[in-house]
Order: sequence, then structure tokens, then C-alpha cells
Amino acid sequence: MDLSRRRFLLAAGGGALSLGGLAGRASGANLLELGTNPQQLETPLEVFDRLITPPPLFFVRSHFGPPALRPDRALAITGLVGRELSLTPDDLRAMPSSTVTAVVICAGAGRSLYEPRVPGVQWGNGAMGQAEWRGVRLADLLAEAGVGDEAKQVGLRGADRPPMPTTPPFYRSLPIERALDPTTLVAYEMNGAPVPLSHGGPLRLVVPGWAADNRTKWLVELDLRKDEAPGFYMQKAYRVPNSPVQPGEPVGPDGAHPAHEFPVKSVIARPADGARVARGRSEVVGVAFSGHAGIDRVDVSADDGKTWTAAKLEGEAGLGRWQVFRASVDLKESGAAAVLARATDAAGNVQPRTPTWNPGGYFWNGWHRVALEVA
Ligand SMILES: Nc1nc2c(c(=O)[nH]1)N[C@H]1C(S)=C(S)[C@@H](COP(=O)(O)O)O[C@H]1N2
Ligand SMILES: [Mo]
Repeated sequence: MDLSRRRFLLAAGGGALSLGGLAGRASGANLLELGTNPQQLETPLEVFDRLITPPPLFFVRSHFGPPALRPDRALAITGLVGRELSLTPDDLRAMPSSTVTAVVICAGAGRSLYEPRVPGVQWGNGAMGQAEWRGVRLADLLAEAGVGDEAKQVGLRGADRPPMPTTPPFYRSLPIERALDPTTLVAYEMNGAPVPLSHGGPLRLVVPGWAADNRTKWLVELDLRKDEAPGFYMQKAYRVPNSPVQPGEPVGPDGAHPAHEFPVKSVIARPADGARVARGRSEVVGVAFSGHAGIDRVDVSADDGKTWTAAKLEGEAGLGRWQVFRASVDLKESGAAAVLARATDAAGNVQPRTPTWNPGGYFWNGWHRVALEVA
């Protein structure tokens, strides 16, 4: 197959040829369809037993669906800059590149687990995945354009369009300090292949440690501005109250802040919830990560949190990067049982049994519990 055709297939989502695809599609595992028009797809928890999520099973989320695939779609840098620029993906490929392995997690991952229920896509714990991203540091692009002193935010625009003129666009912004962080990339590759259309190709922002609403897909414009992006998706959505609120209690504009770092979390891949397991030792496998720091430890419990066993960690520790954990629990009695996982990050944050309720249903990171039938 010639290179351009191979590129096209990969960009069109032919993930079977990519590195993650070679890592294997778990037999029988399928994405869960949480919505159509636009498509909202959740990853089955059973594949959270490895460092890289197989691309065909990587969760998909967007507000309006993807624009047409245009592998050469350019990125403009505008606003408070010394000179405006327009760069094609090939221009970016010609610049020094940088790679980062990072989790993508929707701020609303686990929303369905909040009590009382919160409106929005009813995600379980599968609205996340990990990939290796290659691209150009956003800091390098901004240096090319020259950032003015007054520029405090980088506006982020994608090529996707709202369905109706009255629907606000998905326009967001990133504080300049985070934009200049060397881990913030404009990515053109996901797991060694062009970023597939469903994940924002040709160019997508990667902000390790920050919730995925900050990671604009189908990136077309970065506009340097004085203040946060106006509009619904920055000023109303993706904000968390500064202090806990009761369901139904109004939150004023100054009472909430943008959802940035995702909190420490672990999810169990195996055993699956509801599984029948044999009496005796059982292996518990999953992933753990934090947007604040690398993972320090993961513990598992088979007695509702009375006692905990330390798990072994695999992979590299890093902010916003997941590691696989593996532990063995002794299930001595037959009948109903449950296993819990609890992660702690290097900044000392510990996964809570139940997180604080919030009106957006963001940042669910309660202990993951799988119920088992011991035979
Ligand atoms: N242009 C654009 N980028 C976007 C969105 C969108 O609607 N439009 N949705 C964001 C949200 S809310 C999430 S959770 C992630 C999902 O990324 P994925 O589909 O690659 O998993 O994309 C983000 N980037
Ligand atoms: Mo999201």
C-alpha cells in the first residue's frame, strides 16, 4: 500500500494498522453507544488493563460531531501576537517534535454515579483512555508568533460547527501559563499514526492532567486574548463550585471555577462487575492516574475498606499519565463479595469513597467497587 493511501486509512480511523491496534482489540469488546447524532461512545472497562487503550475502543465524545476529514487543514494563530501565522499539519511536522503519554478523560466521566443524578451524557467510568501523542509544543508555536504582554489566555477554536445558529460554538480558552507548559502539545499523531478524525485529526490539543474539555479537536485557530473565552462552553459549562453546594442550590458566576486538573482516580478492569470467581486468590487489575501528580500507590480491599493490600504498579509515573496496577486478593468465603480500589498520588491526594456532588456531575473519582459471586 502506498504511503498516502495508508495515511488516509489511518486518518479515517483505520486504527487496526496503528500501534494501538496491533496491541490488540480485546476479543468481543465493543464501545458502548451512549448517544447518536452526535456519537458518544464509551470504552468497556475490561480494556483498562494496559498502558495504551486500543484506538478502536478509545471513547469518543463531541458536542456537534466531527467536521469533514481534511488532513491538510491549517491552524491559524491570531489575536495579541507579533505576527499572525497560518500553519499546515506538514509545517508542524517539519518543526521539532515532542511526545507525551497521557490520559484523556471527560470531565463528566462517571457522571451517572452521582446521587442525585445530574443531567448530561450518563457516562460510567469508561469515558477515558490513554494514548501516546506526538506533536509540537504549543509554547514553540506561540514563540513563532510572538506573544504580546497583554495576552493571558489562548482561545481555542475547532472546525466543528453547531447544528443551529442559536447553538453556541465550542469555544474555550487555556490560561497562558498552561499553554506555555512544555507538556502542552498540538498533536498530529496518536500512537504513531495520524490522529484519527474521531479524536480530532489532523490537529488536536493535548493538555496532560487537565480534563478533556480543554483539549480542542479539529483545531483551526488559537487566538491570544486578554481574558477567558466568553460563551456557554467556557462561562457556564465545565465549571465546578468553589465550595460544596446542595443539589438545586444556585451557583453564581463567581462561585465556580473552570474544571482543570482531574482528581486522583483508579478503575478496575478485572474482575468485571458481576463476575463469578473461584474461591481463593483472585487477581485484580486496573489503571490509576491523577491530574495533580504521578501515582504513588494503589490499594485494593476485599472487606469494604477495613483492610487494604498494596498493588504493584507498571509503567512510568507521571502527571496525567496512567499506570497499570495489579494485586491479589484472597476471597475465602463463597457467596457475595466485592473488591475496591483506591489510588493515592505523589502530592498526597487520596481517592475518596464518594466524591463531592456538583451540579455538572464532573470529576467522579469514588472508589471503584466490583461486586463478585464467589463459587
Ligand atoms: N472541537 C471540539 N473539541 C472537543 C470537543 C468538541 O465538542 N469540539 N469535545 C471535548 C470533550 S468534552 C471531550 S471529553 C474530548 C473527547 O475526546 P475524544 O473523543 O478524543 O475521546 O474532546 C474535547 N474536544
Ligand atoms: Mo467531555
